[in-house]
Amino acid sequence: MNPPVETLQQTIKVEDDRTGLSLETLKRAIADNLFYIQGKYPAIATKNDFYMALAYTVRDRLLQRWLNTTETYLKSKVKVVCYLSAEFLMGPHLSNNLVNLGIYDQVRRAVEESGLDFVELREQEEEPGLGNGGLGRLAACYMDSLASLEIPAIGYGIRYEFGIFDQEIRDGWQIEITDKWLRYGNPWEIERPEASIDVKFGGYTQAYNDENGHYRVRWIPDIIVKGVPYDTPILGYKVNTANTLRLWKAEAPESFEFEAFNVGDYYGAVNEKVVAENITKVLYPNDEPIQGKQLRLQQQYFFVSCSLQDMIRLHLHRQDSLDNFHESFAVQLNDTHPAIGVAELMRLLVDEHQIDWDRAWQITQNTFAYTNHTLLPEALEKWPLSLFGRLLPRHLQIIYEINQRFLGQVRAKYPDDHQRIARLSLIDESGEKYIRMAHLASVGSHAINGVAALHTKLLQQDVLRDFYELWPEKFTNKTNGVTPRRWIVVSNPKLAELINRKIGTNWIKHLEELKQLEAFVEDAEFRQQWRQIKQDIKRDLAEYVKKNHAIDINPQSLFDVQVKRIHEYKRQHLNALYIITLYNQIKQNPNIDVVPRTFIFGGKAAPGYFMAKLIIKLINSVAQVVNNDPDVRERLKVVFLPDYNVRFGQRVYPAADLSEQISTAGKEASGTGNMKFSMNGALTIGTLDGANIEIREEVGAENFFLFGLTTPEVYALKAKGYNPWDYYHANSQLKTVIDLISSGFFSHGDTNLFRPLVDSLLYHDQYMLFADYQSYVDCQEQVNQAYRDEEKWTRMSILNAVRMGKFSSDRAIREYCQEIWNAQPVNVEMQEYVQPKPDMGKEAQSVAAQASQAWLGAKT
Ligand code: NBG
Repeated sequence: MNPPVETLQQTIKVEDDRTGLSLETLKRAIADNLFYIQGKYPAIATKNDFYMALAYTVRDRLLQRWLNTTETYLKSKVKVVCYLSAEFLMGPHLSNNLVNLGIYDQVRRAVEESGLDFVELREQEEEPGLGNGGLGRLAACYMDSLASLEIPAIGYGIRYEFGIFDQEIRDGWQIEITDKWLRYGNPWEIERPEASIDVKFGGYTQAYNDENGHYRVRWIPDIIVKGVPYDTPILGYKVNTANTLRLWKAEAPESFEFEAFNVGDYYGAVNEKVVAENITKVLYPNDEPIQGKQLRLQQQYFFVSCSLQDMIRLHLHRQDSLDNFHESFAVQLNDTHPAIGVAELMRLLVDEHQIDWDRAWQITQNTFAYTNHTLLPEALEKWPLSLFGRLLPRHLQIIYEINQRFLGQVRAKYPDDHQRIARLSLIDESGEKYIRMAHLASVGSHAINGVAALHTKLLQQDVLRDFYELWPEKFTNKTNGVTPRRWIVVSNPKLAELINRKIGTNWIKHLEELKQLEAFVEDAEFRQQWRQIKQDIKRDLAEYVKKNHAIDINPQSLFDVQVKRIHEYKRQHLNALYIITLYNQIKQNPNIDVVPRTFIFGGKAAPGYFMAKLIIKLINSVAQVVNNDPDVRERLKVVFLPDYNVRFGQRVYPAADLSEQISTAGKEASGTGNMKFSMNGALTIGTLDGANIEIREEVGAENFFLFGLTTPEVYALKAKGYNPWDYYHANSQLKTVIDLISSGFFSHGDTNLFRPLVDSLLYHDQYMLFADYQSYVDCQEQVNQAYRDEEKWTRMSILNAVRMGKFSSDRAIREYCQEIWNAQPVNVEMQEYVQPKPDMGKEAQSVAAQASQAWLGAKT
């Protein structure tokens, strides 16, 4: 006889298919998702279908945390950090989410017991390449730390349809391929069309007096574009906090299409849609002059306006008035890309919410803070006034007003210092007029920071000197950091496991605890284990390179790695000059005893950056010669691995013995790759630039290969008159290298191919490769000597890794929270997901639901 149904429910507890963690439940969930979401049987499913089924299985397991987190923030009045960034280079989500949920091994087993290859599925994920490099990746590391530290935060950015291009190498040249990352769908995001926001462009302004007789301005735009949010959960490490990355996609609002349609202009209406959607089509690769690019300014304004309007909507749900907006939100400007936010918040407060100017300005300044990420003068954004005024007529007026009041203050402090006033002005009037976005950001923020100690100092002395003299108290340093979750636990599981065995797992959230491992440096067995891990990973990389690029590399050789964007200031070509130097030494004396080395390069050049592309060609041309010369006998290998991205970074940092951080001193704001290498036990050869300086301080000068001019020396040499020819004539080794390139030796006799590169070195050498050449070569010799002593090298490697505590992004985020944002952690209680059984309609009317709708899209 069957028991009554009620008794059954009490006695058998069935794990929820969407939340359960037992192997059986996970397997069933994957199979169900394959069927119900992908609409496939296993027999007809592609690898991607299986990956999607797996991804949804994982997403299901974090949804409850995500919604709980959002609800927690909405119900209380906690301060929320809003990180405004035109770039978020998140990298693959799957492994990271598995690690942060603490279910990596369990899910892996479930996949394997389902007869599937876990690694193969994991590799299916298209990484969202919504950034160029360091700046976008920093934003991603900071999102991870914010969530892991339980700080309420929203990342606001752009959902580019095409991210950073995919790179192929053909005949040694870079070829760009469009990045169709959304081709097979993106299981990590949820579209929230009901929370869309309108953004205006163009048109004109009108002054009027309101019913109280107050002077007001209204903006009558040419076009309106709709911003549709796409939300991705950003889960912290083993906490309930899952913050949101909200990226905006541009669409045409329906009403506009209808207007044109009614007068019979169907194609005009469709065109309107195309124009609107163009705004978020493509990420601009950096390093190109962008001054004239209207679309870029549209992108910036578009995402900033959407985000600020979104914040105001949220704020008004939690509070009655905007008067304390700055207590609800701390808004960080990630470089000047979102700096237009200063004028936009003023417009929203003054024009749309009738707050008087002075109060609005206080709120604005208290809300924003600005991080500068570059010292290169050509990279400081400025917009031609004419272009700006056409696109954002109201903002131009607001900027004039801000400028007038600001310069009034300056005049009061420095009467008659006209040059200073011209230098500080938000408008550059030296020729064609420009708006200086770094000035707008500096004036509109209560805090300004650089990203490494040297960088901040140079900002104060140089790039933002006048602002520093005006407001020294606004300036702080916030040395960059990177997340140990992705850059050790996810990418180097073997190393993580060894560390866990020795000191437990606390270091993953408190990286300074790695210091405890110093006790094992003199333990020969530990050193052996450490070496073995590096060796295994190097072998894996060698196999990967063999399989994917048909190049044999020797896993016993010193893996010397330079991976980062290709730029003259980063000096990949200095590295190439050293390779040629070594090659010449071997050719002169084929029996010379050299330390076998594999030079590994990776990085993209901006499509319009001719010299950077020529550097790629040079590296590949040198590789051709060196790799095929029998005299070299496998002692040197040069490989340029195409399409460097986050995923490849995860593979290559753990495999490196030597990290190349060789920028001209004073040019690299911080660098973050330098930190990822060192954490994984690579030694650094580097200049006193960016965060290298602080890394060297932490790991000890004796564990760091230092070379090159210091920043003051660079400045002094420039001032004195730098002549690269002097070095060319004085250094026969250098001369031989340069002459060999010029002779066409690496270019099948073509003496023209590399001439632009050689001439730029001989006649300008803006980044002083020649001045640093000998010091670099000598330093590389020290590297060779150290590598010959295996035990010594291992000690240095261990000390590098375990002294990297400072460079966790957790430390950086704590500093931002305490010194800039005034933000506190908030504990998110995990409520079990309960099916809304009796009356879904009724529940939707509840107070909690009302609050959530502010975020997930108001129904009203
Ligand atoms: C980059 C710097 C790096 C720095 C990252 C993150 C830009 C504009 N700047 O040195 O070049 O590490 O920002 O701060 O991408």
